[in-house]
Amino acid sequence: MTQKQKRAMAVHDISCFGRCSLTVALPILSAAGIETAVIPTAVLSTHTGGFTGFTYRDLTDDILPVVKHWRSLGLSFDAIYTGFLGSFAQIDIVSEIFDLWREEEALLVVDPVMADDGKLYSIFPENFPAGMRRLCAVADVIVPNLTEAALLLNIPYNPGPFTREEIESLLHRLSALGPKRVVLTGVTRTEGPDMLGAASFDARNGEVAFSGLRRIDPMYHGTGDVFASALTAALLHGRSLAVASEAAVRFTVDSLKRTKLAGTDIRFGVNFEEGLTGLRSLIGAGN
Ligand code: PXL
Repeated sequence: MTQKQKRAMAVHDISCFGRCSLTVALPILSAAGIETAVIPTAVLSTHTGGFTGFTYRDLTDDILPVVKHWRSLGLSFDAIYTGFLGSFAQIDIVSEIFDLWREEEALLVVDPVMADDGKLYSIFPENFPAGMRRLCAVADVIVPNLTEAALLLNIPYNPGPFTREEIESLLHRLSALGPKRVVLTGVTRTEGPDMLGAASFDARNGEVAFSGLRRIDPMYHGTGDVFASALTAALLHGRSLAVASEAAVRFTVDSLKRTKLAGTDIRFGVNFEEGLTGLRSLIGAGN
């Protein structure tokens, strides 16, 4: 029997070409059976990673009117999932959105998209991590990569590999910023340096977990969004953080494998589309 369908709000930009943000989040959440309302925060011709000359239409002024209209309709959400945000103003608006729906127990998922490979994305000012830190503090779940984690914690970037103790320390310190659940992506461990994956910590029960699969190089764009979208879908289907994280690693790595096999330009994003039919069973949501 179908249980009551879950409803999510996805707050990201639309990068019209180069699979990431909303062009990834919407199909993944939808394929997982989740009704997904979207708030596009900006429209770009492409994402900003590796392309030059992209267009950028900022939609900051439209966000609160959309939200107010939805409030007037009495809409409720089981999750609010945010990723790339283009400015401090957008971070503040997302905090306001969280305040509006927090008491209705919406799961607040923040992917603090701002950096990779040891570097803050060039479009962001140097103090941007402080804004993301404030947003992470009021989230339930955060999904930083190692670079974003270092910026959130204000520590030097270390690509690893890490011992179990080092990973636990990072997870605990990230959770101490506010969120009860942390999933750290792009992690390699000293005990298996050819495996790449995600480490998770749920402060509600103290559970720490790692799931990794054989590393695939090079780094393809948009994989963080594929991972966080699959993770959010699995959490909405009632999976534990560790199980959701494992399923999201599998979904992301399968997408990477298909993309590498096809020899696709790394800026174009990964072939997650051909994994969508298997997503529901992967996250334990039935067929
Ligand atoms: O995948 C994250 C992302 C989303 N949206 C835009 C981006 C990026 C990463 O660079 O530039 C516009």
